[in-house]
Amino acid sequence: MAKRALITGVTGQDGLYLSELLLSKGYEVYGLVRGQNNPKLPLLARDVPGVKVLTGDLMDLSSLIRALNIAQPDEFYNLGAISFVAYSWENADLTAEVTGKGVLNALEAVRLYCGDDMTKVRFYQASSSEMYGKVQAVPQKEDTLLWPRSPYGVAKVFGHYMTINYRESYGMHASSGILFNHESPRRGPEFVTRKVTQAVARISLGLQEELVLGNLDARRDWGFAGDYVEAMWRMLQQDEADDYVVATGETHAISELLDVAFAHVGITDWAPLVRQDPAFMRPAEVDLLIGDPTKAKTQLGWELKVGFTELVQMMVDSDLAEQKALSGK
Ligand code: GDR
Repeated sequence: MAKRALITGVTGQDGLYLSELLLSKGYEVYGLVRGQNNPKLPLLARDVPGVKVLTGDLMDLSSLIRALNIAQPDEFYNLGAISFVAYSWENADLTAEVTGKGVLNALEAVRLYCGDDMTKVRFYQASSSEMYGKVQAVPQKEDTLLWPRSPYGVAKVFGHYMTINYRESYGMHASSGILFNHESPRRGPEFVTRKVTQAVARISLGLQEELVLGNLDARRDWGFAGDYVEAMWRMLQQDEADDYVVATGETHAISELLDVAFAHVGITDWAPLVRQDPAFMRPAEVDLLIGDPTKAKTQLGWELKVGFTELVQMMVDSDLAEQKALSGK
């Protein structure tokens, strides 16, 4: 019998890559989609046509239980969240509800669905390097002290510890992947990598004059989302549930991202094209992220396939193709 998976956040970047991966492995994939006429549904249908769509909401426990009863999954991947950190200051309450309490709802739905047999469903929680915030060790590992710096980070810490708590309280096979930034051509344009690659493509085609950014000094550990969903799946194939850092082990400043992206279209001096605006600065910043993926590599056999330069170039190429198609240039 084919394995079955239920994914929340299925229309997001990671949901699309994970669906593709699971379908390629012969899974029956169910995706939970929020709201009426969700605008991202056509994209899901176009990119990953094999996903069976169920309606539901992380803030609605009964909708989760209903989805579980229909999908009867072996694996539940909780990728749904409000995921844009900057937005979380303006919508802290909503972020707490969806990104934090939503995890509890998902865990509780799985617990109720499992009843006496907690082995029925394996659970994955999308935890985040934003939990490290004001970093207390370099590089960051699974046991590094958490010090979140945004309402988003605080909500993710709640979800992370709730996942551990359900594992310890009920023996649930619940794993938490502490994923560092992961990007792709499918990344939303509000995140800095895609904002940069889209602007670089548009500037090189004469469609845009300047790129306006916030803090150029922040450093991030950027990997390719397609590689990271493989780690999620591997976590749920282990005999024991656990927590894993998924990262490249390299860190780059935003200015290095600009170097690589602009160089790919032949622009070496980007300074005159980039302007900083305090509007894009955050009330509290996470200055430096660099993860130690040793545990994921040794225990999961997880491997990184796409490096930083290749990732940025892949995104610029994809944006060039998209902008050419849109503009007819
Ligand atoms: P992040 O990603 O907050 O790390 O969270 P983002 O790409 O938004 O920011 C990365 C860094 O770039 C700086 N920055 C800007 N960011 C944006 N978005 N726009 C700008 O104009 C800009 N200028 C500078 C930011 O200040 C920050 O330091 C992502 C999300 O996907 C989370 O959901 C996920 O949990 C973490 O990665 C791991």
